[in-house]
Amino acid sequence: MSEAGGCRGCGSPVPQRAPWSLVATTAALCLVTATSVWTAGAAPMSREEKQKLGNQVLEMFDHAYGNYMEHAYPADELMPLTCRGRVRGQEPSRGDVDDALGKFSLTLIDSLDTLVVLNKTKEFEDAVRKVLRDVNLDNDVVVSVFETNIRVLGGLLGGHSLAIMLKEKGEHMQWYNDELLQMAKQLGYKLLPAFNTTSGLPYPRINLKFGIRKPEARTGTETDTCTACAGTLILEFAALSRFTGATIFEEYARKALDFLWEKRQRSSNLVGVTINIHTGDWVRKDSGVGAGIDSYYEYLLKAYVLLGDDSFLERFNTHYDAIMRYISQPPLLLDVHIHKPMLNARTWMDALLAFFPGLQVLKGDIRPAIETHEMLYQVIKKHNFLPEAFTTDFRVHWAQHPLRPEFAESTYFLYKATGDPYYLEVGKTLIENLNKYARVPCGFAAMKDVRTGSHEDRMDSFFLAEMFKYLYLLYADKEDIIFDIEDYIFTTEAHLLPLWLSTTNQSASKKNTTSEYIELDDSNFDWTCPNTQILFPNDPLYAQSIREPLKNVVDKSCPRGIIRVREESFRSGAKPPLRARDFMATNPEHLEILKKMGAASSIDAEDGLRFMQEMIELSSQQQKEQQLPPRAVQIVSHPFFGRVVLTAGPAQFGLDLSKHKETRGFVASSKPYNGCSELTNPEAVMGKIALIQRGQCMFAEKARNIQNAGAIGGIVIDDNEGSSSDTAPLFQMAGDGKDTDDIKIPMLFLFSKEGSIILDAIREYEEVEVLLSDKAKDRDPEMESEEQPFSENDSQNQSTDQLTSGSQEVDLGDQESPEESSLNSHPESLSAAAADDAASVSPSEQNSNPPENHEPASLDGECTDLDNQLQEQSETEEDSNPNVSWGKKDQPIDSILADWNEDIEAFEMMEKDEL
Ligand code: DMJ
Repeated sequence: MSEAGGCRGCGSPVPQRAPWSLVATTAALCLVTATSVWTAGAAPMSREEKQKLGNQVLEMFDHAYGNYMEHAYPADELMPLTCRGRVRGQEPSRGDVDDALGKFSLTLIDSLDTLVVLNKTKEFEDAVRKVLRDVNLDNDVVVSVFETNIRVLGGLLGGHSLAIMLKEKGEHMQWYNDELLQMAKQLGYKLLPAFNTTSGLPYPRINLKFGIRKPEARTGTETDTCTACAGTLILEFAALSRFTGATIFEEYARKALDFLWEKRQRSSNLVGVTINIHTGDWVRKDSGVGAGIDSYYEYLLKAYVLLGDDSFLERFNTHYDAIMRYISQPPLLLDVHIHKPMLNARTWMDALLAFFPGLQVLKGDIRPAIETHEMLYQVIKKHNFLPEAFTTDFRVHWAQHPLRPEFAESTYFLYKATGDPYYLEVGKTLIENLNKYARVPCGFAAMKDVRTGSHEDRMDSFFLAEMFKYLYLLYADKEDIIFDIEDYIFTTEAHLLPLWLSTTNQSASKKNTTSEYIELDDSNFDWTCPNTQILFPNDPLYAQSIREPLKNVVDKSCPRGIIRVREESFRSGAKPPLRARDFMATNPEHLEILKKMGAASSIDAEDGLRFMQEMIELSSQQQKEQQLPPRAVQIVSHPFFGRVVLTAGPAQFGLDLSKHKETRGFVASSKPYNGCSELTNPEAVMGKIALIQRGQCMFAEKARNIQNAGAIGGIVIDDNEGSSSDTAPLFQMAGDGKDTDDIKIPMLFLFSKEGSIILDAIREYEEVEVLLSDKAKDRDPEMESEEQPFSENDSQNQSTDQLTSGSQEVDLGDQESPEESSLNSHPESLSAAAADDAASVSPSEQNSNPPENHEPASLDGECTDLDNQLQEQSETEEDSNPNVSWGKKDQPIDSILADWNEDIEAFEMMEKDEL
């Protein structure tokens, strides 16, 4: 190894050929030495305040874990809105997301080492006993190899690592005899058949009981996998090999990594998002640091730290150099094409890339880490959470947020590296937002739409594995943790593996090192392992000065202002590219530019391609923008107090909730329940929000009938039993084709599952008050004072027990009660003249990819100087290089558009590849 393997930036001398344990430890220590030097910027946080926040994190964990154990265990995950366990096969399929669920008590296993970090040793001991007693790894269920590795194998190994640590301390776990490790080994062998490909890249899925490719396995026909899926195994597999001495696991994981390295695009040194596991061809050639690739990079660097193998560092540094050259466009990280890395592949970023600043800290490249983290924080400040995807001008592109931990992870590592109390304040905002917007009586619910504040019945296991660990560690002093966290490395799921593995059972690494010895390029280490004393020696405000210009970047962003402008083209005075949003068919200059596209320089070629892409995106966006955004139904009465927010479909008639104050009222079921004739119970719905069942007549007719009965609003509940906004695109209710101006009350649509939450609440509490709005409102302070917000054994749990037990019936009439209304009232057989409301329902697709429905950000703020300069240039300068042709010169525009359409569809598949 070269001396550069040490920590040049650390300021401590590293021996020329240090033993690996020292290198690994030193890498980790670089983070330690960097702490506590911050003296200016954000005000320091007192020990009391830190302890208060740490305790708040503990209480939140208890709320999440306690509700899982009480209401969901042994199921894989908690469904926090309906307060029950998610059992695969018993709920409507959510597609790939469900591949993490193997009927192996996923959340319990993923939480094991969190319990120890949070100093809950007794609970850990109980949890390990439960895993050993209850968990079966031999279920006939097809699971994701990637998710099972990072969550279950990683969870078992993290649990084992801390179990042996505790045992050695002599107080807890004295009975423990490597049982978790034996389970991990059993699971490791179950995953191995997935690697039976000529490339050595694993199949994406495997049947835990039957393996792969046998008929009963129901899997093994896949041809593609994501890069992260194949490249995120080495830490767990090597740990398994080194703990057990069975070298096969590390060998397989190394082989997959070697193959990916060989397949990198040689001129850009980037990898694509999806690869064919048989041929090694890139299936998707876009490349970023987020979904589909993220943890491949993470594992290269961490494999170097854990295993002390130079080849991993060499690979990481080569990729990192390419990332910083092409993908990093500070403060943005934008996907590019591996073959044309100067060409952006997208105009939006995904939430998974929020881990990257944390990885940059480990690499030692602090400045861009501070920049990207600050940009992400500004997005969070605008939307309370990081939406799954957001555009380069920071509008919501995909509005979900499944309580992802990546931003908390980066916040923790930046605090460790800088000691800047600013990051403690950032963490405080995360805690507040989680409690304010995601906490529900039975746990924490994922956000269905960060714009409306509506919830999804989902609490992923990574929320317990990662979020609470990073938030707790952010505020913990050394003495608050019962072991030395610096002796461990975090896997991508935040499971802890001991660094001493670097010197244990190394035979797999010796036997199977396929990469030739490479003399490391020392310049790569200029950025490695610095600490704040070296980075910011005389200027403790340095980090603040990096953040400051980004403070208003979200509110004042211009759509075009922040995207990279290729310096060479700008300097040479070339014209700025024509952007689709600016194109006017009546402008002769624009038509001229369009004509030239395809017969100009390679830069113009890129502009041409981007133009096509933008045109397609713009037209699909415009189509979507004609549709209304989702609305929220928030239950505000006891014991919900506004904590449960349901995603509701809007109506194209009646009161527009986005323009008017929200409507608040108690709910009452209408009679007849379908609302298709004059109501027989007007006294019951007068002044209330009427519940009506979907079906048998037009939505507008239902609205008129309840309005005539004196209702102040209406909620139409889907009659398709089991339908849910988790699995179906949202509806918007269309009018009846006539003038609907007479309908003055607001109308919202709930799928059956969301509707039954309200119906169950009526059964239990009779008086149920809801708020209909465009966005969930803060909880009512008066109501708040009636509850004990964070008390242990609080009434919240009780309330959700009651909610699901549903003993008391409400009389809703003979034939038409909601309980009986799973009757086939959805009249598929109705004639067109009868006009069932199903016919007037239009899918709004808000579920998958909702565009933000407001003016471009440029109208909110000022454009940058650079943008103005470009604008001026476009008005004064002529285009050049007409004779240089670009690659697709002769390709007809239709075919270019078709190509691009394909690419864009592929981008939209992105989130499917990795959770
Ligand atoms: C986690 O399971 C892991 O962090 C993974 O690498 C990415 N996705 C989730 C959390 O968002």
